[in-house]
Amino acid sequence: MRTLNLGILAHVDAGKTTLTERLLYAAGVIDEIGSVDDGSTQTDFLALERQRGITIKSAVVSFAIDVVTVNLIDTPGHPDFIAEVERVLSVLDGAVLVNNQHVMSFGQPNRHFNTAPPRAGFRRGRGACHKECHVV
Ligand SMILES: Nc1nc2c(ncn2[C@@H]2O[C@H](COP(=O)(O)OP(=O)(O)O)[C@@H](O)[C@H]2O)c(=O)[nH]1
Ligand SMILES: [Mg+2]
Repeated sequence: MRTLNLGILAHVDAGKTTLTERLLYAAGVIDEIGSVDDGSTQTDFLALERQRGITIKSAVVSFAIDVVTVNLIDTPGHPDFIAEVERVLSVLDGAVLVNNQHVMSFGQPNRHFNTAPPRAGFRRGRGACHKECHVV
């Protein structure tokens, strides 16, 4: 069994938790797509996260695709919780950078990549996901 640690990174409100929920649905982990606006997502499970609609702690959801165990890690985007993001960077095999067309800020996720401790097989680079399409 192989493992893939995949992080979802971006600035606050880019749509990371929403995308995480969609990926869990697409992978068959959940039958219904939760909403951050209703406080019903899998990864924003703390009471304060649901109340405020923001991610505070990085959250992992694991599932299997064929012979690969995928650990999907939804991270906070608010600068106050940046330590939570840096904590997971060292274990990532890859990441999805989510961008919001209204903000177009890759500054924060790019800083994460540039300061991430190197891990075997982790290639730094740019990726983009338009908020309205959620293409990974
Ligand atoms: N219009 C639109 N709104 C979105 C989309 N994805 C997320 N949102 C909204 O953007 C807000 C922040 O989403 P969230 O997933 O919490 O962003 P995060 O802070 O990056 O985790 C919420 O109100 C979502 O409903 C999208 O693709 N289109
Ligand atoms: Mg979030």
